[in-house]
Amino acid sequence: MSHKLYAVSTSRRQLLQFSGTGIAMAVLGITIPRMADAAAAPLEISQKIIIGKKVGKDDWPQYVPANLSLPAKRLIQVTVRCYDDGPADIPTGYNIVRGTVDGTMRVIKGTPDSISAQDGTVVKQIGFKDTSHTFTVNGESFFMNVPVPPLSTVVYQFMTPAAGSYPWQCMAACGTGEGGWAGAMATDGWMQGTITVT
Ligand SMILES: [Cu+2]
Repeated sequence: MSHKLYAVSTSRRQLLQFSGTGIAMAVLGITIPRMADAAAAPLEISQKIIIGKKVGKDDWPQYVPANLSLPAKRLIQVTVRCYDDGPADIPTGYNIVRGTVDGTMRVIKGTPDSISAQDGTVVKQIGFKDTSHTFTVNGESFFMNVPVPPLSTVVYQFMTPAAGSYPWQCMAACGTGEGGWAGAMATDGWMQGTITVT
């Protein structure tokens, strides 16, 4: 209880400091757009992972949407509902959450339509054998890895990088062919795609 009260008073103090700064800036006629962006609520988007049977291709899992268009330097909250019921092999380390806010994500069992902020468990990794798909950006300046367990929902936040085109790839061998890296894994708009940041 006392912790909660402390948290409230701290955020109120920050709010006062912030509005004080805002007044000073208004008097000086200066605007700081980046500060305003950082203070804004996260931009919420959602994805689902469906199995291709539903769209006419047996055993082809797909992120929908697979291609994202997002504003630069903005806090994004992503909700991913995974309707795939099976795990797939991943390279070492790809069950660990990386590049999100606090390096965490929230995992909720199943794929409920509505999710409240208290639902699920906050984790930094999931079981190595319990990864159905990953959403992985392997860029030099922007690295993110979000592992997704079967039949579950994950919620995470991340800050978009500077404007640019960032390819992502699922690192779980969920495709067809030898090793599971063909089919959906090698097809744009299925288990790989692009985040376009503008
Ligand atoms: Cu996958």
